[in-house]
Amino acid sequence: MSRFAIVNANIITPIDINSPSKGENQGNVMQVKHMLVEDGFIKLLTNDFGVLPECETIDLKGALVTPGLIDPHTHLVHGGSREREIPLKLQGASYMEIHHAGGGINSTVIATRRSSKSQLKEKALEDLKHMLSLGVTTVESKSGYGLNLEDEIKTLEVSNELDDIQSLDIVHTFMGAHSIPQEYKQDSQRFIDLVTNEMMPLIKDRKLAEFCDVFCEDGVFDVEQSRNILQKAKEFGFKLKIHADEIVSIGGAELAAELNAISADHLMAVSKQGIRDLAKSNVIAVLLPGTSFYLGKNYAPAREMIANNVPIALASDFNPGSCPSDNFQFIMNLGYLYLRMKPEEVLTACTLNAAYAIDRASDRGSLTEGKIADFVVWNSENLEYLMYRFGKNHVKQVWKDGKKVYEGN
Ligand code: IZC
Ligand code: ZN
Repeated sequence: MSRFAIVNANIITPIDINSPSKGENQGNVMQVKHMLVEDGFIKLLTNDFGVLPECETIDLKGALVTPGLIDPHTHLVHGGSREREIPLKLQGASYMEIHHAGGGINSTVIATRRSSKSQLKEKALEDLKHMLSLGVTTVESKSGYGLNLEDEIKTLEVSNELDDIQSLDIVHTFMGAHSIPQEYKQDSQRFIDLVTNEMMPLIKDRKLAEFCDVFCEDGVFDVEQSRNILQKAKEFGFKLKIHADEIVSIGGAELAAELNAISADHLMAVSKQGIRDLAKSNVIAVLLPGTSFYLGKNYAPAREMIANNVPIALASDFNPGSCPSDNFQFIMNLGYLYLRMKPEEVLTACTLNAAYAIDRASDRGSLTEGKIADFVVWNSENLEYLMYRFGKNHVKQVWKDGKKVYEGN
């Protein structure tokens, strides 16, 4: 048996009460000094040094320890980049104007289709290494830049193969309904049929993805199309996610609640009714403040959601078009400063609620006895400092399954 104890640390963790933390409990954390790890699992949390068994001890001298960060929304696997869109953006072109002019997602589709599996893998591997160095131990990864059978499969194969060759755990999402590709522009229903009748059964059969997501947005997939796609996905046994009310309020949050999706993501333009519907459901609101930052848009109404008992998770949305950054620590800064969430609420959103948003809270997301020992040791003694001192990597060490997998400085 391998056994060691982290001692004299400032361990801060959300408290898992077997449901996502919301409302007044969104920032419900506990603070403890010592943690015993056995065979990769958390065995004991205690303030009483005397109850620890004889074993190797690592004295952290007051350093902050949190659960490993969980990024529950990324478009990790993609070819190319979109820096050439910036001058257009600066001249006033909106995300959707660039999208409809054939730029945006479709330009990444071209680059992704042209990339080989090994090229995609190498590129994403670099990004995963960067995420790990920033304290992320589990990440969700969507397809959606193949948009034909072969290239959607290719992307998901890359995502699955990446899981085996580096330290982070990856949760895979099929997002064939990310955009209507150019070749189906005149007949979107034929593309939807391809997604639901050909892609879904094969991807399910080959166990390439656990979740299905759709870009429910004005000018992309409307509410009725999104409902049809997600209902089919549910029949195939996918768990549901939805890009909801990112740019225009069209009822994406309401649809997420109606379909009992695991998460509704973005919600920058969510309606009052949408918030009420989410509050009555079990859906997690996954907010992506990096996208608001990069698009120069408003931030999702996080405080209103917390006041209405909607559980909040945060994610990077890492993608080449609306958030070309995988820096989850910056997302924490934005959560504090622009979503106006308290540091403890941000921590819960980036760990426990993020775990719920990818259906992984049974074994991670908090430092709880019996969960896997994924944790971060920070070059800080408190949580507030991380969220205040932005632009610097504060990670001292990252531990995954009880093993040190990254050492910072
Ligand atoms: O490539 O633009 N919003 N999907 C929905 C994205 C942004 C990714 C992209
Ligand atoms: Zn997204």
